[in-house]
Amino acid sequence: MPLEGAARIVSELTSRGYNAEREAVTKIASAENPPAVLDRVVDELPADALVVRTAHVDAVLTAATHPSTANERGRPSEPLDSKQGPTRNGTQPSASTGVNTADIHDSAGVSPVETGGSQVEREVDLSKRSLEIAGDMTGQSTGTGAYEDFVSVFRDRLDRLGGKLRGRVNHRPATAIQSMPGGSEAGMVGLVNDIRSTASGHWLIELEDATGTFPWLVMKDREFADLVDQLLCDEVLAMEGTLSDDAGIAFVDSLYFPDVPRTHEPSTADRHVQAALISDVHVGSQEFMTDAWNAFADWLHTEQAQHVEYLLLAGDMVEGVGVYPDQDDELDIVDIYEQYEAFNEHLKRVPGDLDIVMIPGNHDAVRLAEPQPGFDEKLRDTMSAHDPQIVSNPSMVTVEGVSILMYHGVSLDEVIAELPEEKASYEEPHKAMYQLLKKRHVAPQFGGHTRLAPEEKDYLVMDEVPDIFHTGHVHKLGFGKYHNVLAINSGCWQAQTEFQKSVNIDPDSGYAPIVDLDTLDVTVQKFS
Ligand code: D5M
Ligand code: ZN
Ligand code: FE
Repeated sequence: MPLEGAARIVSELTSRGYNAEREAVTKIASAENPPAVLDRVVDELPADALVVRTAHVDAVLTAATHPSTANERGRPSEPLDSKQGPTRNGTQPSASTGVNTADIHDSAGVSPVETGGSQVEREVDLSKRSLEIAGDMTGQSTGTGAYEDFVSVFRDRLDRLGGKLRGRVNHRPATAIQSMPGGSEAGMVGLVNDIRSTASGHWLIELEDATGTFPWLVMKDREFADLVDQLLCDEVLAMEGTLSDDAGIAFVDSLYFPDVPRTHEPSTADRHVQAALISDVHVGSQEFMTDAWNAFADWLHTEQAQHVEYLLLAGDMVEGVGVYPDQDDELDIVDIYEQYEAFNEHLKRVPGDLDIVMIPGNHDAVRLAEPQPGFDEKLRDTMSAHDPQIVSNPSMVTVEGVSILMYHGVSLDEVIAELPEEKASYEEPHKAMYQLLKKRHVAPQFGGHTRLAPEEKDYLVMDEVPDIFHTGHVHKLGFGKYHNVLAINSGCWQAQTEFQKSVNIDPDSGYAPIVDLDTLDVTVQKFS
């Protein structure tokens, strides 16, 4: 039985509201007909069971003298990810645990609900830990908002992302292409300046480099025409093609993204150690889920969580004030500093030995434009529980050799709004993250949802491929792998707000994705 079977079993059990012992999952996975065994195990579970135990599986396997039942024949190849089963409390959990289960070998989690009382003395060897930060721009901001700053940030973007593309095409500056004769072969690396459809259904993409612009035409019948749907303004691309007879445009023959090489091999930790990747705590909101947070914090003290030694928080520690219209009506704590004080109290509940890293989000009290510097001194003093590392949004954190790009995720709203549903949606936020990885930039499009602060350097470029890409913001849990990079969008700790109700956003609240840093496997723990 391949490991992906185990992943599917875990995800199926989670969707039905159960956690499982690792051994129980292994036993189901290695049965002759795992879907049928899983169904029977669930059917025969005691009404009050929260965890599928090895003994439950053994009972079913021993009783199964007639393996060929109607149930088995009816669904021999049905994937175990239907999310249709009843759950223990009668509601459907909405966690989207990733589509790419083949790449993710989940291990079974054990319910914190059952183990809440069994807190243990954590035995951790602090000398084995290592945590390094790169790309923290706190205190480095040089931008004044002047026009020249915008020029330099885009020039830097083009230089650095263009550098990844220049070897792939025989490129020329825009001005040189402008003076080439009709019929010439040309190549160019540039920022997408404009995307337009023509009257006949083709696409005109204007690329810009440091010398000027040139229009490139993607014919609607070319095999890569659907790639045009995935383009965002201001991203960096390379194109090759043939100039028209009048040399006014080029017909695109090939198109390249900076992308993550398919051969990318992630690094892993040398020992079994885990990190909890969360975000969007929203303390101060009436919808902040205190009980779920407490269950999570208490679980971290249990034996099952003894290997969780790192806690990464990808923004929106607090609800903030004045972030959205009418937000005041749903504030539990109206003063922003008191919100951070309350957040700090909640943070105190997690084990003191955890290494904690925090970046800000759009609800936090730092500038909204990205990159966002880490919190100021006053807020650092306020959020001092367990001495967290407070860095900018985005930042690259390397934990025991595993590099984790942390970014709050405001651009995901934009990617989801602009791209077709199958490429990026709130239900599968990790797919929107794949697009950012492909573009090697955390917030390509300027001037929409995402506010960019012009700096000398573009801190939002992904120079290095991370092993893990961690975002939040859209309040939906989802994870999967893109060219071997694990993309995780954490859920949130805030129940549905009035606004979210009005636009049908159904948040994944109270889940903690836990990553094994030695294997990059993901386990989702549910606390709500
Ligand atoms: O936003 C969480 C998610 O909900 C994110 O996808 C934006 C969206 N959201 C939430 N409130 C609003 C309002 N008022 N307008 C537009 N979009 C909204 P977060 O910023 O993390 O709370
Ligand atoms: Zn949020
Ligand atoms: Fe947010």
